[in-house]
Amino acid sequence: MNFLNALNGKDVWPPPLWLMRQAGRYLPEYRATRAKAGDFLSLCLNPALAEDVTLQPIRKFGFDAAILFSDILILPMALGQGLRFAEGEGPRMPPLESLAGLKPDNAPGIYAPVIETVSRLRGSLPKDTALIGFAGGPTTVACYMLDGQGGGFPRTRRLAYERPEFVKQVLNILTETTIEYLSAQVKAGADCVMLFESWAGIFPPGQFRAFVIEPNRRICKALKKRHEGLKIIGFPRLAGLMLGEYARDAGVDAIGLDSVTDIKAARAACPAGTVFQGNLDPLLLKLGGKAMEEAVEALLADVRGYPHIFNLGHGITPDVPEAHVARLVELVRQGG
Ligand code: 1CP
Repeated sequence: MNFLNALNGKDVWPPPLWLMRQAGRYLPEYRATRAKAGDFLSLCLNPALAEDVTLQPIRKFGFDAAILFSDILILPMALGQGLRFAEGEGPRMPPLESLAGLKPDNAPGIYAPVIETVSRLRGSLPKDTALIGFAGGPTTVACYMLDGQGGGFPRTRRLAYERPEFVKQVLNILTETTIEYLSAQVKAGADCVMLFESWAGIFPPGQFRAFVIEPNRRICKALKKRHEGLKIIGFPRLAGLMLGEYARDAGVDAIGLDSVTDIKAARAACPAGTVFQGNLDPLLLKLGGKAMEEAVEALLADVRGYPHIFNLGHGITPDVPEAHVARLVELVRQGG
């Protein structure tokens, strides 16, 4: 399998390809299934429909990997924190005030439909398509739990200084439950897992070490002990100069690279042989045309000779024309 070969550090050419948020609103068939489900959370918790939307981009574009259709906020919801998706505004939760409301013992029963989606996908995916399980990184999930919504996370930032013990307790609960959650996904058939630390970059270095690297390290260590040979992709978005330390210490096998980091600088900062995934600016997929074609050629030239998984530096936006995705796939399959 090309995707797993690249993840294992082999130089595969052309590089395997998938896109973050490849199942989503830019696809008419996704919009139809979502309408059938009623709302986004019902879609995440309906195994037959979640299986179908996971497969939609595979059927259409033949990507090398499918990512389980779910959301990083299913875990806090399963822990007992209220969650709703306000139409057109993104996630909303009551900002977490204490640990008292969190019920880790109940979580597996509540996220069970997500695990069932993984099992179903194991049976329905083409044999040469890898299945990626995922969870939010503890710090990114804690940001949403403590602030109750996206957008800078001012309360989380303040609490990290004023009540670091509280923040650490939240991170501990998330670290432990994330290990169980990802382990259940692997047992159900995920070929590898990805940790989305999308907001890693909002913390200064000391907090980055304590809140991002350390919980990620504990998760990787525990998962690898339970599942021999398991590969883990970390996505410490906007880590900047902390990227090298993350790559060295967090225990991940591959780094999801945002699009503001120069890939040559990232390679120089990380241990030799680090596998990278991503780096293409998602805006290019919306723009298409010459801008996209030149950037794809340039990235292909940059990664030639290195193990690389072709992807964006962040998720596809709903305004991307499908034809641009088709053209991107064609360009990558040609290998530049
Ligand atoms: O249909 C809709 O309107 C909902 C849009 C949507 C989708 C398609 C949300 C709401 N989540 C998802 C799916 C999703 N989210 C996947 C599925 C797999 C895929 O195809 O890639 C994954 C892996 C995620 C992960 C996720 N959710 C992250 C980490 C990655 C990232 O984008 O940084 C984050 C931060 C979330 C929170 C979230 N969920 C949804 C939205 C709009 C957001 C972001 C809110 C914000 O900007 O703060």
